Amino acid sequence: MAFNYDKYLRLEKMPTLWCWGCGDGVILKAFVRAIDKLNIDPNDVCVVSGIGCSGRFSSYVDFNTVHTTHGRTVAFATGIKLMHPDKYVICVAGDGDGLAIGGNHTIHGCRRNIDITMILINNFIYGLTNSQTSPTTPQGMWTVSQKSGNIDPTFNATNLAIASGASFVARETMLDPKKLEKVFVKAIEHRGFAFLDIMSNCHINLGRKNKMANAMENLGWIDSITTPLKKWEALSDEEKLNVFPTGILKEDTTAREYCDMYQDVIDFHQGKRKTITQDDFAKKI
Ligand SMILES: Cc1ncc(C[n+]2csc(CCOP(=O)(O)OP(=O)(O)O)c2C)c(N)n1
Repeated sequence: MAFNYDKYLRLEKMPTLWCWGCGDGVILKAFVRAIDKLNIDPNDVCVVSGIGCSGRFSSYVDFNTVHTTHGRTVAFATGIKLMHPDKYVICVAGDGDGLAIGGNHTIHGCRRNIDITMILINNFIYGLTNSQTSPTTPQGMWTVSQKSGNIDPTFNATNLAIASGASFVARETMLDPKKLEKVFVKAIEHRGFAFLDIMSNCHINLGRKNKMANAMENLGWIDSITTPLKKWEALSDEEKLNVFPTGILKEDTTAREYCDMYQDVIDFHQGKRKTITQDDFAKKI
């Protein structure tokens, strides 16, 4: 039987405002299937999104939702998670939202290893505001803010998350919805900051001026710049620079989670534990 999405969606908000063929819908559906597969009560889920096309994610799903300001998803989500450590808190952010204006919050979310799942919908451009350069826009591509081609070097989002301390880091593309669903399941199950770089198309605001004016051409380009981790590892150092590995890139179950450490501090101050030392928090190096 076909999967019934209705019970997880705000049907009164349909149809979505996303452009025809936008990857955001594929990502949303994979996320909903992941929640269903994990058998999580929708009341235990909180989706926090920022501003942008990706920001509309929280309007369409029938969970607890917060549509916050541009760039502040991780800050809001951190507060929500600290108040409700037993709930599943999911951030959805665009590449501009999560890596430019919100880059600071993202790196500190990773550093704290707080149990939040961050879905970065990486369409390589500011979609909603019509094509300004984002931190993941490839060099040379036309943007409305750099009409003779983007000169800014590009962020590798997963390298940033790994270096900042996220304990689960993965990349997938919207080309494979089954893989997306699986990685969402793993990331949500993981206790700690899970960062997901989900590459998606924006054939309207990235594609039209960059010779990939329809969804299939834009997706063909994403396919050409990604390869599964095992294949990526076999590439030469030079080839590696132009291709992004997909799959789970980091999974560390030994790093302590922030709410757990915070609970230790509360317990100490309430006299429920006698001592608290650096060793209680630090991961053995
Ligand atoms: C503080 C603030 N700055 C700028 C804006 C304008 N703004 C809204 S969405 C957006 C860019 C969205 O791009 P991205 O985060 O990549 O998400 P996408 O639309 O591509 O999903 C900008 C600059 C805003 N709403 N608030």
